[in-house]
Amino acid sequence: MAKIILITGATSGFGKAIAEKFASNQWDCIITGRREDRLTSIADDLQNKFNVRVLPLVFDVQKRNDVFKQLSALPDDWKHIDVLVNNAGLALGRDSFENASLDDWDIMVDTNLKGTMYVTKAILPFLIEQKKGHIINIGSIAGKEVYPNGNGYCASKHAVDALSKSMRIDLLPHNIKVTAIHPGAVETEFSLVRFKGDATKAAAIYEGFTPLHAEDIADIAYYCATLPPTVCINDLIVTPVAQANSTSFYKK
Ligand code: NDP
Ligand code: 8X3
Repeated sequence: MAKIILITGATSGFGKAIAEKFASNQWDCIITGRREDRLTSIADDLQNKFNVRVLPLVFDVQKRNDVFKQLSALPDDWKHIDVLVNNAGLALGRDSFENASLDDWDIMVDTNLKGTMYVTKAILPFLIEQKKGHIINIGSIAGKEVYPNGNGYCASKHAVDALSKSMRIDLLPHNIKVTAIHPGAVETEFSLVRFKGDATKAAAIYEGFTPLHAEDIADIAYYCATLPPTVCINDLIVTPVAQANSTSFYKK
């Protein structure tokens, strides 16, 4: 029987690359996101290219009732989930605390933290029932260190870091692995979203150095997910070679 992975936020960036990596290794994929057109086209593409089963589910991870409605009603042949990747997330704005938007803060906390909590809680009964599972949370280097004007985003990702540690303890009796991957700068749609469509500001983030690519994170997630059943990578910080921490870059 093929293994099953559920990836949130698979319409772009890491989530899309993770789906492609696992599908290319013959895993069946449940992919989620809000943009239905993209999700459907990615699902078709993966099915055609790799001949695996793909289930696209359209919902907003901020909407608690929608999360539970969609995930609790999974068909029986999709319930045996081996790996859950909590990836859906975003940054909005890069303003000093006094200027930052309350709405942006709400969306980041509701998506990055509460979305991860809701999706995990909805899936957990299946993992507990099968007495095994692997949860991979996509944190950020912003969840390990803060940087100027990172306020709401850094706080939301520090919370994901704390949640990952907490899950790892509480889920011990259920034989569930919890891995947190904390990337530094990776060029995806992340900065375009953060700067609300300003492509010039987004491109400037990656000028003068080679950032990571979504495929690098997908390779790492695949490595973590395919270790022996007794081995769990707990926590990883991953940066481009030109990045030492949240604020130190070597730019040419
Ligand atoms: P992208 O913007 O390329 O992808 C983000 C994905 O999240 C999209 O598929 C989007 O789908 C989904 N998403 C966002 N909000 C919601 C929501 N409310 N409900 C459901 N899905 C949602 O960015 P990345 O791939 O770079 O980001 C993925 C994760 O990695 C995020 O958690 C981000 O914080 C984290 N990260 C990114 C880094 C980077 O430098 N790129 C570094 C460290 C961490 P849709 O819009 O269709 O709903
Ligand atoms: C994304 C990386 O440095 O913009 O999480 O916070 S950073």
